[in-house]
Amino acid sequence: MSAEDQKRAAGEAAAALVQPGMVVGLGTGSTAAWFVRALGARKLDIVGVATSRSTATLAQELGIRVAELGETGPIDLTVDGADEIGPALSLIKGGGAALLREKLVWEASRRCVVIADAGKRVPRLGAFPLPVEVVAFGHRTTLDRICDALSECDIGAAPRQRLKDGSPVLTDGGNVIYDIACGRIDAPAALAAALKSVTGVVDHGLFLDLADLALVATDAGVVEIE
Ligand code: ABF
Repeated sequence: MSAEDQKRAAGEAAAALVQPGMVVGLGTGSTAAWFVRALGARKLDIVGVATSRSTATLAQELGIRVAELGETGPIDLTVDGADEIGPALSLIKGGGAALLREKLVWEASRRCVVIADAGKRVPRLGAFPLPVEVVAFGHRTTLDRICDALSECDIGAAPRQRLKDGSPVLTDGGNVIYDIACGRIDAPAALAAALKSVTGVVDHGLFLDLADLALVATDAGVVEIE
């Protein structure tokens, strides 16, 4: 089974969790897109809260009603992808530059399900570069403070600003992204706190203690991890 087939299987398994009447957080990325497509095909009476403009557009094209975060009651269930799934459902997210809106929606949700192909499972986080969303104003100065925070955590990697076609990538919120090739993250909670304490850092891609369930598609079927 290709990684794409696995992403589709995970997305379809997650769509089966949605019940009529729910408010559903809609993730971003290629795996989450399979979920949104499978959800659209079920034609349920639900309201979606999208984690990015691209997901909102996809959902609306599929006939899913989309509301802004805060316009609905509590979000019953959010389904989203990840770049790495580590121990205790610790995650790195943000490879798609939607980490801030994703985290806002996740934190407003009663239940969060992460969906992925088998290649996303890792014994320890950090091989995937950790994205950090930074206010564009003065971001080069903020970078110095980020480096100080990394040093405190014994991480020597130099953050690199994310570019596309030579231009800075801007998030839906107009912020810039730095990616940190940590290699390995031995103390994710300490790193999360250190990054979050830097003025100018809006958020980072470490999602800790947020996922309730992972649906990971393998060649032998979709495995549930709690
Ligand atoms: C989003 O999409 C992200 O937080 C994560 O970066 C990415 C995963 O992408 P894909 O599903 O395309 O592998 O959920």
